[in-house]
Amino acid sequence: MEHMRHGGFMQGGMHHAVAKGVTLDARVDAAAHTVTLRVGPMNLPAHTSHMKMPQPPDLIWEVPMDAWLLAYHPKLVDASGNAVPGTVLHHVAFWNENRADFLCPNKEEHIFGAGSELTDWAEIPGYGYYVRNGDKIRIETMMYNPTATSYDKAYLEVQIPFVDASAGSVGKMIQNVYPAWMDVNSCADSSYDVPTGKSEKTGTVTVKYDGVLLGVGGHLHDYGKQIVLQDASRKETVATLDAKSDEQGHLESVPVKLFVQEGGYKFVKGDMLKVSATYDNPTGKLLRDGAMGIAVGYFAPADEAQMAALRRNSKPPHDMAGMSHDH
Ligand SMILES: [Cu+2]
Repeated sequence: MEHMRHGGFMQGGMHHAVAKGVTLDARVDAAAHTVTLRVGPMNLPAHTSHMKMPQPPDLIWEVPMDAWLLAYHPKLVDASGNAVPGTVLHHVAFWNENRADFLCPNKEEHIFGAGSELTDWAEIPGYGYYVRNGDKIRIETMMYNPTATSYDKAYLEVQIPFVDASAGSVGKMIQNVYPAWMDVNSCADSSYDVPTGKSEKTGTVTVKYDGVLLGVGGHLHDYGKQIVLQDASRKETVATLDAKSDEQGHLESVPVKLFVQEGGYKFVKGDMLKVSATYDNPTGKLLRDGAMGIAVGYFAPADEAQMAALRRNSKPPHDMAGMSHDH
């Protein structure tokens, strides 16, 4: 069996103390067709870096039904349900341990991710990500607290609307999508060093299936300026996404470009995609593992049957050293 490495989005060689008492609570509201995943409680003292903060362990959500997941709405709350600012979320990443990524099969399928900007993954009507009863979704959460306020008993909540596959007719109208992470580090680990001043990093990845890209957003870190996705085989720019930052260069958001109206941006098997990320680092220091540059979209394949090969029935042994995070 092919050895599938952990992550790629957030992995690395550093080790964190594990926060005690953090569990996953998964609540399925069958009437409202919503799952709420809740990670916590987490104690977040003021002015604590992600390296110093004890981090939640990886938690597993075992999917209790065949369903399409339609969207991901992340938020942070305290024990009484009051909002906690997103700035304390370093990142969260969901991985389907039962499937390989369609662009980088050396990685598990990365189905959702967000950082301090609390990226909301909105529903694209008519499309969903199919999960099966028993699929194991691994949840990696990393917290920090750059603010002057301590937060006691904070929870990360991700609300996921879904369509139950056993509900019959509704599901038949949903087309499967696959998350597409097009990384400037190609299929290797996503983190890289940012030099001082302006810099650009470019990587390529080859599409192995015919289909369409429904839309694309981006993942950058602080001082990230722009992410550009090109179809190099076709010599076309798919999307140019300019990040929004505050005056210090801290990332606020990256826009999303949708192609749904036009029926998607067409990819042909063998197309080489080129991704570039630009940074402007004003700190005067090289930021070790400070950057990521990923164009993130949804892909709808022309032939669904081919995607079945990406399923992994049993979980390969993990390299324990790869289970920690690096940013
Ligand atoms: Cu990142």
